[in-house]
Amino acid sequence: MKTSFLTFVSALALGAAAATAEEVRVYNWSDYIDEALLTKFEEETGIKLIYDVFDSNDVLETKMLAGNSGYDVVVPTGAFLQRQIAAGVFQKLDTSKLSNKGNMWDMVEARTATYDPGNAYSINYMWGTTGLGVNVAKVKEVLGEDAPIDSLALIFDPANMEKLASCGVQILDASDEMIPAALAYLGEDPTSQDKDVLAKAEPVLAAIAPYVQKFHSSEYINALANGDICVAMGWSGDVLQARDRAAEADNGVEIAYNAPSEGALMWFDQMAIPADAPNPEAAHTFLNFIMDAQNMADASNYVYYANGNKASQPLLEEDVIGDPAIYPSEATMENFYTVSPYPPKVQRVVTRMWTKIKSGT
Ligand code: N2P
Repeated sequence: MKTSFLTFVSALALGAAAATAEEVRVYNWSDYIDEALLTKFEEETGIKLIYDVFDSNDVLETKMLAGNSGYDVVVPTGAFLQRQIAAGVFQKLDTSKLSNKGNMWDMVEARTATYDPGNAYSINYMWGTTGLGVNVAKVKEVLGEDAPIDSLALIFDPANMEKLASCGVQILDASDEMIPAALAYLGEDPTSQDKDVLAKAEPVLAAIAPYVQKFHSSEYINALANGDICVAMGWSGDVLQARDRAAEADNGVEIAYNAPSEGALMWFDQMAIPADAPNPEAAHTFLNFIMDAQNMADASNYVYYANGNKASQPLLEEDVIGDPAIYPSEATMENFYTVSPYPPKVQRVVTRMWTKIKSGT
C-alpha cells in the first residue's frame, strides 16, 4: 500500500515537473557573452536557456512596450530602462533570490541609480563608451598622417567622409547616440533635449549620410576585422573584438578604438525582468548566475567590456582590467557624458529626424 502510494505521489511530482519544464528566455545584445557560459548555466541549474540577441534599443523597446515578449530577462541601456520602468514594463527584483548582489560595484551602482533609483529593477551587466573604430593604416593612407583618428571630425567633416567612403564607413543605427555625438562635434551640449539645439544635428548627419556605407549596429565588427571598412562609429568592446578577430585571422588588419576627444557617450546596459515574464524565478537564478564573480569575469574577458561587478576584477585578464579603453581612469571619465530619455514629444522629433537622415544614404 505504502509503496504504491509513494509511487503515485512521485509520479505526480514527475508529471508536474515535466509540465513546467523549467526554462528561461534571455534577450541580450549580440556579441555580448562567452557562449561557454550559456552551457555552464544549463549544466549548473538544470534550467533550459533560450538565448536570443538584438542590436538595437529601439527594437527591444518596441517589444517591451507591446508586452508578452515571452522573455524572462532583457538588457536595455540606462535611458531606455528608465522610461520602460516608468511605463510599467519591469518587475522589482527580489533581492532575497540574489545572493551574489554583494559582488556589485558601488561606483557603477551609484551611476545606474540615475536611471533606476536604488537599482530596484535592474543589475548592471556591462558598460562602455561609443567611439571610433579605426583601421589606422588605411585611414592614414586615405587622409594622410595627420588624420584626426580620435576626433569626431573623422566622421562628421564631410571632406574626410568623402575620401573615407572609398575604404568604407559604417555608423551605428542608433539615433539616441548619433545625434548627441553630432552635437558634441558642434561644441553643443550633447545631452540637450531642446528641439532647437537638436535640430542643429540634422545638417551634420545629413551631410555625411551619402558617404556612409551602412547605418548598422553589429555588422561593423566583422567588416572592420576583414578590412571591408576602415572606420566605424561603434561600441568600445565591439571594436576591440574586431581588433582581436583581425589579429586571430592574422590578416594584417590593425584596428584601434578611440573615444572621441570632444567627449564620449558612456552607457550602462542593465539586466531586468519584464513584469509579464513567464518564469521570474528562473530569471532571478540567471541574474544570480551572471553576478557570480568568475562568470562575470569570463564574460568581460571574452567581449572586452567593463562590468559592474567589483568582485570579478581580480579575475579579469590584464588586457581587460589594464586597458584604459575598457576600464578608464576617473580622470578620463570626466570627458564622458551620459544621456537621459527624451520626453515623448522630443523623441518623436528625434525619430523623424533619424529616418530622414538615413533615407539620404
Ligand atoms: C554589444 C553591444 C552593446 C552595447 N555588442 C550597446 N549598449
